[in-house]
Amino acid sequence: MKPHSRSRLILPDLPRRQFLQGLAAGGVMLGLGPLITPAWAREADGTAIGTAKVLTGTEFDLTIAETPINFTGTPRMATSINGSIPAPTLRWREGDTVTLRVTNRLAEDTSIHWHGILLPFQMDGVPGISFKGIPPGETFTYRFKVVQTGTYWYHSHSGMQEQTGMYGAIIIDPADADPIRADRDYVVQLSDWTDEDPVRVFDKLKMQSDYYNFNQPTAVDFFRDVANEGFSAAISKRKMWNQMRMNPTDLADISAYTYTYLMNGTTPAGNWTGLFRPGEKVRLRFINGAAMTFFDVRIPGLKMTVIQADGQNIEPVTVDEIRIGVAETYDVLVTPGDEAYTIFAQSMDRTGFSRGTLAPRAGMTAAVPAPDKPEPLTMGDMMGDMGGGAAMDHAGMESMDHGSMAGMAGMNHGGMAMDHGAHAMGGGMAMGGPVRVRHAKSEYGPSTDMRVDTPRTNLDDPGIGLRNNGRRVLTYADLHTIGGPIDPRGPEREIELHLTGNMERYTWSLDGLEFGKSTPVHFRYGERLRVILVNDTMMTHPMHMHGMWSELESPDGRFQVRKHVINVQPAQRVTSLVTADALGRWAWHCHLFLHMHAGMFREIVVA
Ligand SMILES: [Cu+2]
Repeated sequence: MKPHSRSRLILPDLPRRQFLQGLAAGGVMLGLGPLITPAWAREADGTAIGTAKVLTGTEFDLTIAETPINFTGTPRMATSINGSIPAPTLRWREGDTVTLRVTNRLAEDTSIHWHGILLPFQMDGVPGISFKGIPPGETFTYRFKVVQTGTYWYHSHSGMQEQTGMYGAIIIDPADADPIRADRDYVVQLSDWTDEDPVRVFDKLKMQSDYYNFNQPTAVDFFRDVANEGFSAAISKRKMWNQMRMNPTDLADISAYTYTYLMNGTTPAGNWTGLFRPGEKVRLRFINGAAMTFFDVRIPGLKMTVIQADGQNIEPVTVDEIRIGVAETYDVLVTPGDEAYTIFAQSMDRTGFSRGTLAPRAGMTAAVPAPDKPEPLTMGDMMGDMGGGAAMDHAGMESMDHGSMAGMAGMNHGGMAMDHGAHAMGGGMAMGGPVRVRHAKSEYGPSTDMRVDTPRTNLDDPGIGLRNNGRRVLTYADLHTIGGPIDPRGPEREIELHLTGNMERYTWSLDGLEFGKSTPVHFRYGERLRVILVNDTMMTHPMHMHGMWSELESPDGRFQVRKHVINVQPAQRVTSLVTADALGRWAWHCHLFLHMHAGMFREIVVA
């Protein structure tokens, strides 16, 4: 995905351990006031929610400002809402009309986007698409009727503000009794913080896209491969990766080298703690509010029963571990005994983690696991369905040595112009029929360095790093929204979009076109659409369509789950049905912050 660089252009200058753990008392600096006890350290009766203040009702005043923080030992300025990071938790009630007055005390424009919330497009908060943005010193009033229930979140859609602290949780209670009963209710919001200026982080990636990748294959790896596979196979493997200008350890663009991972705005050393009484049923509302980090979450010693995905109740499924993509939410129920448990959320690239504790008494802790070893991407991750033969067309591989690659993964480049129909029954392919991939003409330009011709369509793959780890890991195949699809109609029309990039340039796009070069996608008001996403890159992209639900389908076309974010794994093709029931202009983008910033973004017009 990124060029396999042999030399580092910029040398690391910061000690990494410090950033993994952060300060015990890191966070918003309280100025000269007395050090207050965080909310979680006070044993409250009944329900308690996270560390952020909880605001309830129908009228809200939110003020956006710069606030000094210190997560790592280095004081920095962050972007806060009402002085807190995360922003206050907003608790709404289904059926209410909420009014939110958002005042901008920054020196630049701002905005708030209510992620996953169905509303009129003018209230969606995306500058340049749904409104003009909120200039410095001004107040914008959002007002809309709340028509759904569940766990969501909100964040800035302007500049680098989300990466610098502007995110908070939304909980919407049902108008009637909640079918899910719990004795405790905690938001567990995960995020990533960098002391660097996010603009500089982006510039570094533009200069050298693997700048933050500390998992590069080393000489030790090479000699281990020699021992395991023999010298010529080990050489071929290196040669193959180099020739493809790809890197098998390319699991995340940004690592713990610069990130400190937070749980409810608390560093791992700070150890956010949720209290319970033994035997209670505890509801945890996991929200991935990170800019760039996928987290793999588990609570050693506890099974998690997943009861909600992206705010929608699902048929309960009990697992040990959940990969939570950027911007996804999952609600789980746990029933802890009379001991402490670590909530462990390791980053997908395994360079660091966010961590907190569930405990019957304040101050208790449990062992914190070591992060798993990073697992290199396989050829299947990049080429999709390997059962069928050729699967990838690498734009830059004019002089590839086919001989050295043939033994690596059964790849057959001679078959590139193959008959797709022949692969219908290949491993991981749709059982319902052949998968035809349609590469747009625009995908053959400088913004795309790789195309997948026979993507895999399986949803039961937990993804790189989680396969065969001995734990029961949630996959999309496990998710079934209670009540079925919102619309019984089948698709009248299909729209296919490819997730594309050029690793050497750190460009990200859709169908090879960055947002600035694209024209809007048109949906006809009221139509039922099949949206096909094909990932022609080596990275998982959490794709977020604003304003409308995406109803994920199984490989054979059955309704699976209703979501606002769909992770598309490398070389994977996923389809979802959308009812275009929301007039206006909407954003549709990868929720990896810098991928969106680089251009993996489209406007949708529903008319
Ligand atoms: Cu992306």
